[in-house]
Amino acid sequence: MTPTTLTQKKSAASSFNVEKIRADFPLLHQNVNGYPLVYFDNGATSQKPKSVIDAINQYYSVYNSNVHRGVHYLSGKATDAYEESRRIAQRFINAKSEVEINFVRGTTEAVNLVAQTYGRKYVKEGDEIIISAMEHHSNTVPWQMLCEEKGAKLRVIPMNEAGELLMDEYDKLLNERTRIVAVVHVSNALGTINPVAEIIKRAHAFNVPVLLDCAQSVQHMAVDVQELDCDFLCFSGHKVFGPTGIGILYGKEKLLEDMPPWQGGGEMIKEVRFDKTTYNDLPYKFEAGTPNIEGGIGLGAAIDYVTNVGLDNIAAYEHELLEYGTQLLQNIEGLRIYGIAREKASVISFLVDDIHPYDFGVILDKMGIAIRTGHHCCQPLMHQYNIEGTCRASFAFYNTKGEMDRLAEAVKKAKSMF
Ligand code: C6P
Repeated sequence: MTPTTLTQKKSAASSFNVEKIRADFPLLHQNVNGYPLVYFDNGATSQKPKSVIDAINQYYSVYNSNVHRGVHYLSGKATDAYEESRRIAQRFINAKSEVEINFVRGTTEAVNLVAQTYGRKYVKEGDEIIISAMEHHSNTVPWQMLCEEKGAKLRVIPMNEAGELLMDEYDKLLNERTRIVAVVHVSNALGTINPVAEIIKRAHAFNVPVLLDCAQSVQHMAVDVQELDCDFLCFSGHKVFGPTGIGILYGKEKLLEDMPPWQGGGEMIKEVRFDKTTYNDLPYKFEAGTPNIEGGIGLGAAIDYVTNVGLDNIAAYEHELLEYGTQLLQNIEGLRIYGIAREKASVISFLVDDIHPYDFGVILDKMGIAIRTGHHCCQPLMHQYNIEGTCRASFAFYNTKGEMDRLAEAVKKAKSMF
């Protein structure tokens, strides 16, 4: 449970030992362009604690082997570690059963999987799919492709200037033609935390399932699939301090059972004959071929790390960082923050005067500060603000107020250079 009162939040944040945490992340301790690195590009990918690096190292140096298909000792050991990671992920999001946890390459692959299996089976001509105005391209394009193929219509929940979804407009979009609602939990470009419990409740009133893109949420706050009652949920390992090329697709067992498989190959079959193939049980039905074994094992270690720090502690600490950083940046003349929703996570997107974000990013890099610039794979969102992109500082629980000070000073200096 998230600490509810302000006092609870403050005490959780003040007891947070950020220096102890930083010691676990080897990459953070280096100079870039002559300055101690400030890594504020966690939305793109996060850094890895030593325990994750060690887990991968251990797999390759001690028990590298293929999973599920060997009778020998090493294969058994690799299979145990890989399957233990599935259970770790299950506990992390509180899924009812481990068969609801599918290993995928990441959020992008998860959305494509649902669009191409659930979507292709159930979406017909004239049907509608609802997404929101702040979706990442990976939760937009797969649905567009499906709509094109099926002659269905993509409907978009609009948002206000602050970057908050207009729930009354959402109500107007839901109807008997809606087949699925797919929304982002936390916006990567604005930081908005969407009211997903309410979005799900309203969709379920029409018997419509909901997919949550949690690429930017599970590393910042506790997410419980049973409490939310979401139907599908996905996230990427590399944004939750794990390796790249691995992620999780959660689906309610009944829905996954009813979906056709996606990719064909080894592992996803029970029996293959030239006249008929039968498919494997969940979760293997959606896991064709040799999986990303090191990725799965590394992801398990990453989730263990985050769980040990505690998501409530992380949320409270990052909230304090967000308030501190916002205060500092908004006092800089000419700086405009994009995304000022009441409920926000660890992102500050901004522009300064009419300086191009790319130029700003390059100058900040010269001062050892890594931010991301551009449209953040949210072009429709940028169109709404009539801008090409923003500068985005996205932070994690290993960032500090001192680094926020460095960012503010660097922004002032960069501004003075134009
Ligand atoms: N956002 C960012 O810098 P993949 O690439 O599959 O791991 O994640 C895609 C994705 C999906 N949804 C959201 C909300 C995301 O933020 C991302 C990735 C990165 O913001 C790269 S564009």
